[in-house]
Amino acid sequence: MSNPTWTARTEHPLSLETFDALLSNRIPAIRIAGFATAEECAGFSAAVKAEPMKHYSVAKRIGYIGMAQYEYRWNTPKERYFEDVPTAQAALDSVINQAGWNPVERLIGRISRVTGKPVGPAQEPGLGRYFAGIVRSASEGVALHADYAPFNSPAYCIGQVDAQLGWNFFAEGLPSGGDTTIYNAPWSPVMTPGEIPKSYDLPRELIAHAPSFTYAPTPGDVVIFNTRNPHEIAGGPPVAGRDRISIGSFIGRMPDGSLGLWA
Ligand SMILES: O=C(O)CCC(=O)C(=O)O
Ligand SMILES: [Fe+2]
Repeated sequence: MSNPTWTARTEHPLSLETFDALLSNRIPAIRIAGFATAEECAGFSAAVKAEPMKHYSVAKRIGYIGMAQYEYRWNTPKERYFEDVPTAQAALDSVINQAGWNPVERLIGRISRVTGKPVGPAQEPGLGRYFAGIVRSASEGVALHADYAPFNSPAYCIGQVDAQLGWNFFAEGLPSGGDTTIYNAPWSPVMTPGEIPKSYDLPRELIAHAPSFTYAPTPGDVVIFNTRNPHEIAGGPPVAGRDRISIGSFIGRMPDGSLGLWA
């Protein structure tokens, strides 16, 4: 994963070959076009807008429903994360029930059919399952960051993955803006024992001269990419009633070859 290895700067459809290529960072992204119908997108967006959103404490306003494991990585006992999973799941279930369809289950079905591997929420021995399927409203964009549990969350079993992807289903988009750019410069921070490196708002030196790839968050589609590569989301001019609404999770390759999901 240390050398830039993309063979082509294009999106690929989902297959066993492209999934393996994404895990080993040989292609920038996979797009599952037409993952949901326009009606399903509208139903999902309406369900999201009817539920209360929480907000991360970062400069760009990012709304979410559910929970993100990396919010627990600093100074929180591990048990706390697993105690909070049922509440986050209840909030997501409420959206899914109103929407009338479940993007997480559909995605799991697609990935398991194509790979033939066990796919499902990651499980922490003795503590329980992870939460997978965070809903986000990121119309103001998201700063440059990387997501890789071996560095972000070394004390959790997801820290044992040897490759990490992220999938997002896009239910609603902005009239303009909202694209995501991925830089082929796999994150390899200097690790200090007992310290978790900063992964958000990364210095741009890390991506200087790196090949980049930009995708559009087209409503109805799922896009999957290797989240160890630094990535950022461009905001768009605000338009009343329009939001960049997505739901997604990470997909990690566990030591036994199964694919574990968490958000
Ligand atoms: O919404 C997107 O396009 C990407 C979100 C993201 O940062 C991730 O999935 O890791
Ligand atoms: Fe990310």
